[in-house]
Amino acid sequence: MKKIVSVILPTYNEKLNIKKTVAKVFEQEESLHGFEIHIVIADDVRSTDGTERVAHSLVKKNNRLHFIKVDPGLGVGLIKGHQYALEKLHPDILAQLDADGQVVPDVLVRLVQAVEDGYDLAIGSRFVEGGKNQLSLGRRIFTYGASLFCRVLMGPWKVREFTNSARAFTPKLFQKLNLTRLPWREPSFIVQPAFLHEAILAGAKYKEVPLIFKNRLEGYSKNKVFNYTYDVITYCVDARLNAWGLNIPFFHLTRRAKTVVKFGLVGFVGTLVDFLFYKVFINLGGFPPATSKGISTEVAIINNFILNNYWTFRYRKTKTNFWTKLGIFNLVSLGGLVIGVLIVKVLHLYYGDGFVDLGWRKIAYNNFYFFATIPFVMTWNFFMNHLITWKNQED
Ligand SMILES: Nc1nc2c(ncn2[C@@H]2O[C@H](COP(=O)(O)OP(=O)(O)O)[C@@H](O)[C@H]2O)c(=O)[nH]1
Ligand SMILES: [Mg+2]
Repeated sequence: MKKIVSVILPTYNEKLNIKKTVAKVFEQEESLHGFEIHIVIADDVRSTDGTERVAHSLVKKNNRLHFIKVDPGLGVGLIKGHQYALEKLHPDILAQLDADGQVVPDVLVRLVQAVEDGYDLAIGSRFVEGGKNQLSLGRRIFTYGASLFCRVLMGPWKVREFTNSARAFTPKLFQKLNLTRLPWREPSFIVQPAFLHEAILAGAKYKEVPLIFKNRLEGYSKNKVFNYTYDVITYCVDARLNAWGLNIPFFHLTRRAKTVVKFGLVGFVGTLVDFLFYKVFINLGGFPPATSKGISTEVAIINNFILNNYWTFRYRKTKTNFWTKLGIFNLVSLGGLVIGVLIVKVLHLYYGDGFVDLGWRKIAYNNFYFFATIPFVMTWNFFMNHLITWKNQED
Protein backbone atom coordinates (compact mmCIF):
# COMPACT_ATOMS: atom_id res chain seq x y z
CA MET A 1 0.00 0.00 0.00
CA LYS A 2 1.16 3.48 -0.82
CA LYS A 3 1.68 6.11 1.84
CA ILE A 4 -0.40 9.28 1.70
CA VAL A 5 0.82 12.85 1.69
CA SER A 6 -1.92 15.46 2.02
CA VAL A 7 -1.18 18.89 0.56
CA ILE A 8 -3.22 21.87 1.75
CA LEU A 9 -3.64 24.66 -0.78
CA PRO A 10 -5.17 27.73 0.87
CA THR A 11 -7.03 29.93 -1.60
CA TYR A 12 -8.45 33.40 -1.51
CA ASN A 13 -9.50 34.61 -4.97
CA GLU A 14 -7.23 32.26 -6.92
CA LYS A 15 -9.55 31.37 -9.80
CA LEU A 16 -6.82 32.07 -12.34
CA ASN A 17 -4.20 29.91 -10.62
CA ILE A 18 -5.88 27.00 -8.93
CA LYS A 19 -6.25 24.66 -11.90
CA LYS A 20 -2.61 24.90 -12.93
CA THR A 21 -1.33 24.60 -9.35
CA VAL A 22 -3.42 21.48 -8.68
CA ALA A 23 -2.12 19.84 -11.86
CA LYS A 24 1.50 20.72 -11.05
CA VAL A 25 1.25 19.42 -7.50
CA PHE A 26 -0.18 16.09 -8.68
CA GLU A 27 2.67 15.87 -11.21
CA GLN A 28 5.13 15.62 -8.31
CA GLU A 29 3.87 12.11 -7.63
CA GLU A 30 6.20 10.88 -10.38
CA SER A 31 9.15 11.79 -8.15
CA LEU A 32 7.52 10.67 -4.91
CA HIS A 33 7.95 6.91 -5.04
CA GLY A 34 5.67 4.99 -2.72
CA PHE A 35 3.46 8.03 -2.14
CA GLU A 36 -0.02 9.02 -3.18
CA ILE A 37 -0.86 12.74 -3.16
CA HIS A 38 -4.16 14.08 -1.87
CA ILE A 39 -4.91 17.78 -2.16
CA VAL A 40 -7.23 19.79 0.07
CA ILE A 41 -8.22 23.22 -1.23
CA ALA A 42 -9.14 25.42 1.74
CA ASP A 43 -11.02 28.30 0.19
CA ASP A 44 -11.68 31.50 2.12
CA VAL A 45 -15.37 32.40 2.51
CA ARG A 46 -14.48 35.84 1.14
CA SER A 47 -13.39 34.44 -2.27
CA THR A 48 -15.78 36.07 -4.71
CA ASP A 49 -14.02 35.44 -8.01
CA GLY A 50 -15.37 31.96 -8.68
CA THR A 51 -12.45 29.96 -7.19
CA GLU A 52 -15.07 27.67 -5.70
CA ARG A 53 -16.72 26.97 -9.07
CA VAL A 54 -13.41 26.09 -10.71
CA ALA A 55 -12.43 23.92 -7.73
CA HIS A 56 -15.75 22.03 -7.78
CA SER A 57 -15.40 21.19 -11.45
CA LEU A 58 -11.90 19.80 -10.71
CA VAL A 59 -13.05 17.85 -7.64
CA LYS A 60 -15.69 16.08 -9.75
CA LYS A 61 -12.98 14.67 -11.99
CA ASN A 62 -10.54 13.58 -9.30
CA ASN A 63 -11.34 11.75 -6.09
CA ARG A 64 -7.98 12.67 -4.59
CA LEU A 65 -8.85 16.36 -4.71
CA HIS A 66 -10.92 17.74 -1.82
CA PHE A 67 -12.50 21.09 -1.15
CA ILE A 68 -13.51 22.89 2.04
CA LYS A 69 -14.78 26.38 2.71
CA VAL A 70 -13.06 28.14 5.62
CA ASP A 71 -13.41 31.29 7.72
CA PRO A 72 -11.22 34.28 6.79
CA GLY A 73 -7.45 34.16 7.27
CA LEU A 74 -4.47 32.20 6.01
CA GLY A 75 -3.95 30.54 9.41
CA VAL A 76 -7.55 29.32 9.45
CA GLY A 77 -7.18 27.89 5.93
CA LEU A 78 -4.02 25.98 6.86
CA ILE A 79 -5.05 24.68 10.27
CA LYS A 80 -8.59 23.74 9.22
CA GLY A 81 -7.14 22.10 6.11
CA HIS A 82 -4.79 19.90 8.14
CA GLN A 83 -7.55 19.01 10.60
CA TYR A 84 -9.77 17.98 7.70
CA ALA A 85 -6.97 15.91 6.17
CA LEU A 86 -6.21 14.14 9.45
CA GLU A 87 -9.83 13.26 10.00
CA LYS A 88 -10.77 12.19 6.47
CA LEU A 89 -7.58 11.11 4.70
CA HIS A 90 -5.36 9.68 7.47
CA PRO A 91 -2.15 10.94 5.84
CA ASP A 92 1.35 9.79 6.75
CA ILE A 93 2.73 13.26 6.01
CA LEU A 94 1.01 16.66 6.13
CA ALA A 95 2.17 19.32 3.67
CA GLN A 96 1.13 22.81 2.63
CA LEU A 97 1.93 25.01 -0.37
CA ASP A 98 0.68 28.31 -1.82
CA ALA A 99 -2.02 27.92 -4.46
CA ASP A 100 -1.00 30.87 -6.60
CA GLY A 101 1.84 29.32 -8.59
CA GLN A 102 4.60 31.34 -6.88
CA VAL A 103 6.09 28.33 -5.16
CA VAL A 104 7.83 26.01 -7.61
CA PRO A 105 6.07 22.76 -6.62
CA ASP A 106 9.08 20.43 -6.84
CA VAL A 107 9.83 21.64 -3.32
CA LEU A 108 7.19 19.12 -2.25
CA VAL A 109 9.52 16.28 -3.19
CA ARG A 110 12.33 17.68 -1.02
CA LEU A 111 9.93 18.41 1.86
CA VAL A 112 8.53 14.87 1.86
CA GLN A 113 12.01 13.37 1.53
CA ALA A 114 13.20 15.27 4.62
CA VAL A 115 10.29 13.94 6.68
CA GLU A 116 10.99 10.45 5.34
CA ASP A 117 14.59 10.92 6.50
CA GLY A 118 13.34 11.31 10.06
CA TYR A 119 12.75 15.03 10.48
CA ASP A 120 9.48 16.07 12.15
CA LEU A 121 9.32 19.30 10.17
CA ALA A 122 10.69 20.27 6.76
CA ILE A 123 10.82 23.98 5.96
CA GLY A 124 10.92 25.36 2.42
CA SER A 125 13.59 28.05 2.41
CA ARG A 126 14.67 30.70 -0.08
CA PHE A 127 17.83 31.35 1.90
CA VAL A 128 19.59 28.00 1.83
CA GLU A 129 21.79 26.84 -1.03
CA GLY A 130 19.68 26.18 -4.11
CA GLY A 131 16.84 28.38 -2.85
CA LYS A 132 15.80 31.51 -4.75
CA ASN A 133 13.66 34.55 -4.05
CA GLN A 134 12.48 36.09 -7.33
CA LEU A 135 10.08 38.68 -5.90
CA SER A 136 10.25 42.45 -6.39
CA LEU A 137 13.05 44.24 -4.52
CA GLY A 138 10.64 45.65 -1.92
CA ARG A 139 9.24 42.23 -1.09
CA ARG A 140 12.70 40.68 -1.05
CA ILE A 141 13.83 43.23 1.51
CA PHE A 142 10.74 42.48 3.58
CA THR A 143 11.27 38.70 3.47
CA TYR A 144 14.91 38.97 4.36
CA GLY A 145 14.30 41.56 7.10
CA ALA A 146 11.43 39.62 8.67
CA SER A 147 13.38 36.39 8.79
CA LEU A 148 16.48 38.13 10.13
CA PHE A 149 14.36 39.74 12.84
CA CYS A 150 12.87 36.34 13.77
CA ARG A 151 16.30 34.71 13.85
CA VAL A 152 17.82 37.38 16.09
CA LEU A 153 14.97 38.00 18.47
CA MET A 154 13.06 34.73 18.66
CA GLY A 155 15.51 32.17 17.31
CA PRO A 156 16.74 29.69 16.53
CA TRP A 157 19.52 31.48 14.63
CA LYS A 158 20.07 28.32 12.58
CA VAL A 159 16.74 28.69 10.76
CA ARG A 160 17.09 30.96 7.74
CA GLU A 161 13.52 31.43 6.61
CA PHE A 162 10.43 31.97 8.74
CA THR A 163 7.92 33.59 6.41
CA ASN A 164 6.47 31.29 3.82
CA SER A 165 4.02 28.42 3.86
CA ALA A 166 5.86 25.64 1.98
CA ARG A 167 6.32 23.01 4.68
CA ALA A 168 5.76 19.35 5.51
CA PHE A 169 5.54 17.64 8.88
CA THR A 170 4.39 14.56 10.71
CA PRO A 171 0.84 14.18 12.01
CA LYS A 172 2.41 13.51 15.40
CA LEU A 173 4.04 16.93 15.45
CA PHE A 174 0.80 18.62 14.41
CA GLN A 175 -1.06 16.94 17.26
CA LYS A 176 1.58 18.07 19.74
CA LEU A 177 1.25 21.77 18.83
CA ASN A 178 -0.35 24.12 21.30
CA LEU A 179 -3.15 25.44 19.08
CA THR A 180 -4.60 27.54 21.90
CA ARG A 181 -1.42 29.55 21.99
CA LEU A 182 -0.71 29.61 18.25
CA PRO A 183 -2.38 32.75 16.81
CA TRP A 184 -3.82 30.94 13.80
CA ARG A 185 -7.04 32.97 13.73
CA GLU A 186 -5.25 36.28 13.20
CA PRO A 187 -5.94 37.95 9.85
CA SER A 188 -2.25 38.48 9.03
CA PHE A 189 0.21 35.77 7.92
CA ILE A 190 1.69 35.56 11.45
CA VAL A 191 0.83 31.85 11.44
CA GLN A 192 3.94 31.28 9.28
CA PRO A 193 6.65 32.20 11.83
CA ALA A 194 4.40 31.34 14.79
CA PHE A 195 3.80 27.78 13.55
CA LEU A 196 7.53 27.25 13.22
CA HIS A 197 8.14 28.65 16.69
CA GLU A 198 5.46 26.43 18.25
CA ALA A 199 6.85 23.39 16.42
CA ILE A 200 10.29 24.07 17.88
CA LEU A 201 8.81 24.55 21.36
CA ALA A 202 7.13 21.15 20.87
CA GLY A 203 10.60 19.67 20.33
CA ALA A 204 10.49 19.22 16.55
CA LYS A 205 13.59 18.05 14.71
CA TYR A 206 13.64 20.27 11.63
CA LYS A 207 15.44 20.76 8.35
CA GLU A 208 15.37 23.48 5.71
CA VAL A 209 15.19 22.49 2.05
CA PRO A 210 15.69 24.79 -0.96
CA LEU A 211 12.62 26.61 -2.26
CA ILE A 212 12.25 28.70 -5.41
CA PHE A 213 9.70 31.46 -5.04
CA LYS A 214 8.59 33.27 -8.20
CA ASN A 215 6.77 36.51 -8.86
CA ARG A 216 3.00 36.35 -9.13
CA LEU A 217 1.67 35.96 -12.68
CA GLU A 218 -2.10 36.06 -12.02
CA GLY A 219 -4.26 37.50 -9.26
CA TYR A 220 -2.99 39.71 -6.44
CA SER A 221 -1.17 39.30 -3.12
CA LYS A 222 -3.30 39.24 0.04
CA ASN A 223 -0.30 39.81 2.24
CA LYS A 224 -0.76 43.11 4.09
CA VAL A 225 2.91 43.72 4.63
CA PHE A 226 2.55 46.50 7.24
CA ASN A 227 0.15 44.52 9.41
CA TYR A 228 2.32 41.46 9.01
CA THR A 229 5.37 43.47 10.13
CA TYR A 230 3.49 44.66 13.19
CA ASP A 231 2.55 41.10 14.11
CA VAL A 232 6.04 39.73 13.46
CA ILE A 233 7.63 42.38 15.70
CA THR A 234 5.17 41.95 18.57
CA TYR A 235 5.16 38.14 18.28
CA CYS A 236 8.96 37.95 18.37
CA VAL A 237 9.19 40.30 21.37
CA ASP A 238 6.60 38.10 23.10
CA ALA A 239 8.61 34.96 22.27
CA ARG A 240 11.83 36.54 23.60
CA LEU A 241 10.20 37.64 26.86
CA ASN A 242 8.77 34.17 27.31
CA ALA A 243 12.11 32.54 26.59
CA TRP A 244 13.54 34.68 29.39
CA GLY A 245 10.83 33.43 31.72
CA LEU A 246 8.85 36.68 31.66
CA ASN A 247 5.34 35.49 31.07
CA ILE A 248 3.90 38.74 29.78
CA PRO A 249 1.23 38.23 27.10
CA PHE A 250 2.84 40.96 25.00
CA PHE A 251 1.39 39.81 21.67
CA HIS A 252 -2.18 39.88 23.01
CA LEU A 253 -1.71 43.13 24.91
CA THR A 254 -0.31 44.91 21.88
CA ARG A 255 -3.27 43.80 19.82
CA ARG A 256 -5.55 45.68 22.20
CA ALA A 257 -3.36 48.77 22.20
CA LYS A 258 -2.61 48.48 18.51
CA THR A 259 -2.93 52.17 17.69
CA VAL A 260 -0.54 53.21 20.47
CA VAL A 261 2.01 50.56 19.52
CA LYS A 262 1.85 51.46 15.83
CA PHE A 263 2.29 55.12 16.72
CA GLY A 264 5.30 54.17 18.84
CA LEU A 265 6.82 52.12 16.02
CA VAL A 266 6.32 54.99 13.59
CA GLY A 267 7.98 57.30 16.12
CA PHE A 268 10.90 54.90 16.38
CA VAL A 269 11.33 54.70 12.61
CA GLY A 270 10.97 58.51 12.46
CA THR A 271 13.83 58.92 14.95
CA LEU A 272 16.04 56.75 12.75
CA VAL A 273 15.05 58.73 9.66
CA ASP A 274 15.73 62.00 11.49
CA PHE A 275 19.18 60.82 12.55
CA LEU A 276 20.03 59.40 9.12
CA PHE A 277 19.13 62.60 7.26
CA TYR A 278 20.82 64.72 9.95
CA LYS A 279 24.08 62.90 9.22
CA VAL A 280 23.55 62.92 5.44
CA PHE A 281 22.96 66.69 5.33
CA ILE A 282 26.03 67.33 7.46
CA ASN A 283 28.42 64.88 5.82
CA LEU A 284 27.29 64.92 2.20
CA GLY A 285 25.45 68.25 1.97
CA GLY A 286 27.98 70.26 3.95
CA PHE A 287 25.23 71.98 5.99
CA PRO A 288 25.85 73.18 9.53
CA PRO A 289 24.36 70.92 12.27
CA ALA A 290 21.48 73.22 13.23
CA THR A 291 20.32 73.63 9.60
CA SER A 292 20.66 69.88 9.07
CA LYS A 293 18.60 69.21 12.16
CA GLY A 294 15.88 71.55 10.90
CA ILE A 295 15.65 69.80 7.54
CA SER A 296 15.99 66.27 8.90
CA THR A 297 13.26 66.91 11.46
CA GLU A 298 10.91 68.04 8.71
CA VAL A 299 11.76 64.95 6.65
CA ALA A 300 11.00 62.80 9.71
CA ILE A 301 7.74 64.67 10.29
CA ILE A 302 6.60 64.00 6.73
CA ASN A 303 7.72 60.35 7.02
CA ASN A 304 5.77 59.94 10.26
CA PHE A 305 2.75 61.71 8.84
CA ILE A 306 2.56 59.40 5.85
CA LEU A 307 3.00 56.24 7.93
CA ASN A 308 0.45 57.40 10.49
CA ASN A 309 -2.04 58.46 7.85
CA TYR A 310 -1.85 55.24 5.85
CA TRP A 311 -1.19 52.82 8.68
CA THR A 312 -1.67 53.86 12.34
CA PHE A 313 -4.89 55.85 11.85
CA ARG A 314 -5.92 54.36 8.55
CA TYR A 315 -9.28 53.20 9.86
CA ARG A 316 -10.26 56.66 11.19
CA LYS A 317 -12.98 58.47 9.31
CA THR A 318 -12.06 62.15 9.14
CA LYS A 319 -13.54 65.10 7.29
CA THR A 320 -10.30 67.05 6.87
CA ASN A 321 -8.23 66.48 3.73
CA PHE A 322 -4.65 65.24 3.43
CA TRP A 323 -3.03 68.69 3.36
CA THR A 324 -5.00 70.04 6.31
CA LYS A 325 -4.03 66.97 8.30
CA LEU A 326 -0.38 67.42 7.30
CA GLY A 327 -0.59 71.04 8.49
CA ILE A 328 -2.11 70.08 11.83
CA PHE A 329 0.42 67.29 12.23
CA ASN A 330 3.24 69.81 11.73
CA LEU A 331 1.75 72.14 14.34
CA VAL A 332 1.37 69.28 16.80
CA SER A 333 4.95 68.17 16.14
CA LEU A 334 6.07 71.76 16.73
CA GLY A 335 4.36 71.55 20.12
CA GLY A 336 6.33 68.36 20.76
CA LEU A 337 9.51 70.14 19.73
CA VAL A 338 8.87 72.95 22.25
CA ILE A 339 8.22 70.39 25.01
CA GLY A 340 11.44 68.57 24.09
CA VAL A 341 13.50 71.75 24.12
CA LEU A 342 12.05 72.82 27.48
CA ILE A 343 12.80 69.44 29.07
CA VAL A 344 16.40 69.50 27.80
CA LYS A 345 16.77 73.11 28.99
CA VAL A 346 15.46 72.37 32.51
CA LEU A 347 17.56 69.21 32.88
CA HIS A 348 20.63 71.06 31.62
CA LEU A 349 20.12 73.93 34.07
CA TYR A 350 19.71 71.46 36.91
CA TYR A 351 22.41 68.87 36.14
CA GLY A 352 24.83 70.74 33.86
CA ASP A 353 27.42 69.21 31.54
CA GLY A 354 28.65 66.08 33.32
CA PHE A 355 29.62 62.61 32.20
CA VAL A 356 28.76 59.14 33.38
CA ASP A 357 32.02 57.19 33.45
CA LEU A 358 31.52 53.55 32.53
CA GLY A 359 35.23 52.79 32.78
CA TRP A 360 35.59 51.92 29.09
CA ARG A 361 33.73 54.97 27.85
CA LYS A 362 32.17 58.20 29.00
CA ILE A 363 28.59 59.09 28.24
CA ALA A 364 27.65 62.77 28.29
CA TYR A 365 24.62 63.81 30.32
CA ASN A 366 23.14 65.43 27.21
CA ASN A 367 22.43 61.94 25.80
CA PHE A 368 20.19 61.23 28.77
CA TYR A 369 18.48 64.62 28.34
CA PHE A 370 17.64 63.64 24.76
CA PHE A 371 16.15 60.28 25.76
CA ALA A 372 14.24 61.79 28.68
CA THR A 373 12.20 63.85 26.22
CA ILE A 374 10.95 60.83 24.24
CA PRO A 375 8.13 59.59 26.53
CA PHE A 376 6.79 63.12 27.07
CA VAL A 377 6.97 64.17 23.43
CA MET A 378 5.44 60.87 22.30
CA THR A 379 2.57 61.19 24.78
CA TRP A 380 1.88 64.75 23.65
CA ASN A 381 2.05 63.79 19.97
CA PHE A 382 -0.11 60.73 20.41
CA PHE A 383 -2.92 62.44 22.28
CA MET A 384 -2.96 65.56 20.12
CA ASN A 385 -3.08 63.50 16.92
CA HIS A 386 -5.59 61.08 18.40
CA LEU A 387 -7.87 63.94 19.50
CA ILE A 388 -7.31 66.41 16.64
CA THR A 389 -5.48 65.30 13.49
CA TRP A 390 -7.19 61.93 13.03
CA LYS A 391 -10.24 62.49 15.24
CA ASN A 392 -13.03 60.13 14.27
CA GLN A 393 -15.73 62.25 12.64
CA GLU A 394 -18.37 59.75 11.68
CA ASP A 395 -21.87 61.17 11.75
N1 LIG B 1 -8.00 30.56 2.79
C1 LIG B 1 -7.20 31.64 2.72
N2 LIG B 1 -6.13 31.65 1.89
C2 LIG B 1 -5.35 32.75 1.83
C3 LIG B 1 -5.61 33.91 2.61
N3 LIG B 1 -4.66 34.84 2.34
C4 LIG B 1 -3.85 34.29 1.42
N4 LIG B 1 -4.25 33.04 1.10
C5 LIG B 1 -3.63 32.10 0.15
O1 LIG B 1 -2.30 31.87 0.61
C6 LIG B 1 -1.38 31.85 -0.48
C7 LIG B 1 -0.34 32.95 -0.31
O2 LIG B 1 -0.98 34.21 -0.32
P1 LIG B 1 -0.50 35.44 -1.19
O3 LIG B 1 -1.59 36.45 -1.19
O4 LIG B 1 0.00 34.98 -2.51
O5 LIG B 1 0.70 36.00 -0.31
P2 LIG B 1 2.20 36.33 -0.81
O6 LIG B 1 2.66 35.16 -1.63
O7 LIG B 1 2.96 36.52 0.46
O8 LIG B 1 2.07 37.58 -1.62
C8 LIG B 1 -2.22 32.01 -1.75
O9 LIG B 1 -2.53 30.74 -2.23
C9 LIG B 1 -3.47 32.72 -1.24
O10 LIG B 1 -4.60 32.49 -2.04
C10 LIG B 1 -6.76 33.90 3.46
O11 LIG B 1 -7.06 34.86 4.16
N5 LIG B 1 -7.51 32.75 3.47
MG1 LIG C 1 1.69 34.42 -3.24
